[in-house]
Amino acid sequence: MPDGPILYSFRRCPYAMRARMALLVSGTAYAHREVLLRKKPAAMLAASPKGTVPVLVLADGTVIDESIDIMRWALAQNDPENWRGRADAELVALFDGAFKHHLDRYKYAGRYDADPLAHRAAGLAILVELDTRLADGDYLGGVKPGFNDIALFPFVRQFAGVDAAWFAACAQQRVCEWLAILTASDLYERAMVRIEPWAEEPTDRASGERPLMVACKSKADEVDGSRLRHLGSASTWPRMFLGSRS
Ligand SMILES: N[C@@H](CCC(=O)N[C@@H](CS)C(=O)NCC(=O)O)C(=O)O
Repeated sequence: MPDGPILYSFRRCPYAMRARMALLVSGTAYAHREVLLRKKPAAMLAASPKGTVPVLVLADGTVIDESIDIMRWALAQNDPENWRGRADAELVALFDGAFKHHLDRYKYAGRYDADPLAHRAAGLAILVELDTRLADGDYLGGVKPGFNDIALFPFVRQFAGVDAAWFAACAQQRVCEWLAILTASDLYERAMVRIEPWAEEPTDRASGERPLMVACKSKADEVDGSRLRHLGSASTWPRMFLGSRS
C-alpha cells in the first residue's frame, strides 16, 4: 500500500483531468491507478461504491470522490499559483450542470434520443458567459489560469471536439483562443501522460488476502471449464504446505 494518496483515474475523463491538474500544480505526490471504466477495480469500488472516477484515497483512508473536492483538497495542501483566488462556484455549477447536460446530448445524441443541433446551440449560448469574462484577460480570472479555467476547459474541449471545424468557425473567438492556450499548456500535457491500466492483485473476498490458485493438470479436474482452482487463502493453510513462506 503506498504511503501517500492514491488516485483512481481515467485518462480521457474530463472530471479526472481537472483533478489530476490540481494535484500536479499543488505538487502533491500520489500513486496513479489508471482505471478501465468497463472493468473498475474492486479496491476502487470498495472505497467509493458509486463507481465514478476520479477517486482519491488519502493515507488515513479518507475517500474523496468528487472531482471538485479533489481539486479543493489538493489546493488546500499547496496552491502555488493561487488558483483558489480565481474560483467561482456558480460558474463551475453552470458548466457541471447545464453545459454538461447539453454536451452529453450533443455528443451522444443517440443515447439520449436527443436533437444534437438543439443541444449544440444551447451549449454555445452558455459559452457566451466565458466569452464575456475573457474580455478582461486571457483567462477566466484575469491574466493567469486559475480554478475556473481548469475546472471548465476539459468539458469545453469535449464540446469543441465533437465537430472541430464547426467549433472553429462558429464558437466565440476568445473562447477558441482560451481553449487553445490551455490544451497546449505544459500542465495539461503532464496530466495527459499515458499510463497502463492498474492491475489489481486478486484477493480473497472474505479475508482480503491473495487467494491460492493451482492449475489443474488434466481436463477432468477442471471446474466450470477453468483449469485454475481456488484453494482458499494463505492463512487457512498449514505452514508445512506453504514451503519456506513466513
Ligand atoms: N460528479 C463526479 C462525476 C464523475 C464522472 O461521472 N466520471 C465518469 C467518467 S468521465 C464516470 O466515472 N462514469 C462512470 C462510468 O462510466 O462507468 C465528479 O465530479 O467526480
